[in-house]
Amino acid sequence: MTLDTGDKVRLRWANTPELRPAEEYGIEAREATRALCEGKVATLTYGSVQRDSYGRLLAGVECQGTDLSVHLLEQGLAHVFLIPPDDRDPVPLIEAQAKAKAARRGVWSTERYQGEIHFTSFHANADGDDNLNVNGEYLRACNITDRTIDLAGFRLTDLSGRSFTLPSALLPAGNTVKILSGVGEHQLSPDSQMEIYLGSDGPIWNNKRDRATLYDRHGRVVDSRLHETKSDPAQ
Ligand SMILES: [Ca+2]
Ligand SMILES: [Ca+2]
Repeated sequence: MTLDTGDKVRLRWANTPELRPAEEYGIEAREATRALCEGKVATLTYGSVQRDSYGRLLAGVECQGTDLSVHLLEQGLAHVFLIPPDDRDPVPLIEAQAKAKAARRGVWSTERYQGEIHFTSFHANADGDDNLNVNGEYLRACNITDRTIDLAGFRLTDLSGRSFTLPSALLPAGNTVKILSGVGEHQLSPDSQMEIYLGSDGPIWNNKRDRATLYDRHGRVVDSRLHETKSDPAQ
């Protein structure tokens, strides 16, 4: 949403389906936000980081006495999305999500939200030359259950059939892990952004078209996300 000041706000604690490319319930999430907040006074709550890498304000939003994140979670129009460090008690958020999930409301009725993990972003095309910026390729994956998940033995594959086995990483409910293509030291403490490095010496994801699929340790698909560019992307 955009404030009168022109500042854009990225909502804390909840992540809604995308409008572009269109995902199921993206429009419903936008309309629910409009109904609660459009033209109203918004009370913003900042965490330790006030702006994200796109220059947007990172804030909790309250309109008409209602917390927008909880409001969207209750209707199944968002999933819990925590980026540490965050001092908010996650339990009420997780509970709001669990209720919507049990009722199969909104996104919880759709195919892509049946697994334990949900890809929230897929940067198949790194900034600049992918060969020189292998860790500029990454996926962000969120634990959309109400309990901690160990990623040990989970596998990530691309369209060409390459496969990467993930290390043991205890991902708390609502938390995200960034999965980077290159070499680096895993950051497995949930006190800051968790990071897993796939250890490739070159780019993994095809800039034109690729698909990331995550399997659990029993070989079941947990989530799958397509990256596709209409025009020929620059390297
Ligand atoms: Ca790439
Ligand atoms: Ca690139």
